[in-house]
Amino acid sequence: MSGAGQQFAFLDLQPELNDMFSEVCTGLNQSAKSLSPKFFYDERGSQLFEAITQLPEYYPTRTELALFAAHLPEIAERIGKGCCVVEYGSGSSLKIRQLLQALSPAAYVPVDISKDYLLNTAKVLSADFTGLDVFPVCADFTQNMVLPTQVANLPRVGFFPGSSIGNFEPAQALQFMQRVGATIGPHGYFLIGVDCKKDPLVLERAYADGAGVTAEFNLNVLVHLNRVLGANFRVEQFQHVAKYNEEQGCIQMFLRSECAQQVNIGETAFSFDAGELLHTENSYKYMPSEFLALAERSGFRCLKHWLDERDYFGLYLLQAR
Ligand code: AVI
Repeated sequence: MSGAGQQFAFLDLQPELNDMFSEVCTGLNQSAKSLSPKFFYDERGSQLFEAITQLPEYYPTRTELALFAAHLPEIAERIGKGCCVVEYGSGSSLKIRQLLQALSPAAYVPVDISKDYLLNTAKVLSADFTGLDVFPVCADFTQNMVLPTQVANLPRVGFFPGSSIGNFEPAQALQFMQRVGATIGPHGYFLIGVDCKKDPLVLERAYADGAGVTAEFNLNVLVHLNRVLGANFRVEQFQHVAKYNEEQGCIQMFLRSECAQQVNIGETAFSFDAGELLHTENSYKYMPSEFLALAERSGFRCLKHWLDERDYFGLYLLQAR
């Protein structure tokens, strides 16, 4: 309990934390080397991502915020007061604050795998939103999940902004949406922001900005592995590459080895050819028709969707069947 009748309770579903070393080795042992994008997000990586969202070339955050500002009153009108907002990936950001402000929900359930970050941001939001019950859940939201019993009888609204859906492979995106549907239950709402396909030059600029922030974000994954796993990547011998893959409909980020070199992680050695690519991220883009088809296939109907005037970004209000 906190405040006058305001509740705060933490539910730890103890997500299995995979062994980082074995996951990294598996990726580096493949013929096409790869690392999971989740390794971007150490403290420095999170700061760099925050800086990316402010870049002139990185339109998604700004465009989504403008869509929120324009359409949240209508969204709030449709959903009504007193619901429970379930946010996938916990945020102290502007977006969740705007949503909580607009909806006046009874409860907020941020779900995140990173316990300390989740608890800290949840406490700040609880302090800032008087009367809002906050029930943070530490869980891997790509797996099946239960909500705290305290929100069992509240209508639910899932929230997944930022086009984070784009970082899932299409099959995983379908599975994730089905899980959201199961969590929020029949007639539950799901508000999701999704980046659209567009001119590849615009996309490539958004992922290879002039100030080099995205390059630093990409290279920071190596700094992270050096620190946590004691690897010896020579960061200056890798180059950031971002390319739109027309066939797959995604931006792909790589780190290109600038020379033939060997990297050690403990006793294990990995060799890179000159010019070899290490894949670090896919960011899928969806035409509205493609995303609407995905939503249908996952068991949702779309109540309404909004695009900005350039058709760069989509905000979708879905309802589970
Ligand atoms: C977090 N995610 C939605 C970002 C994206 O656009 O795919 C991550 C990012 N990678 C490079 N820039 C931003």
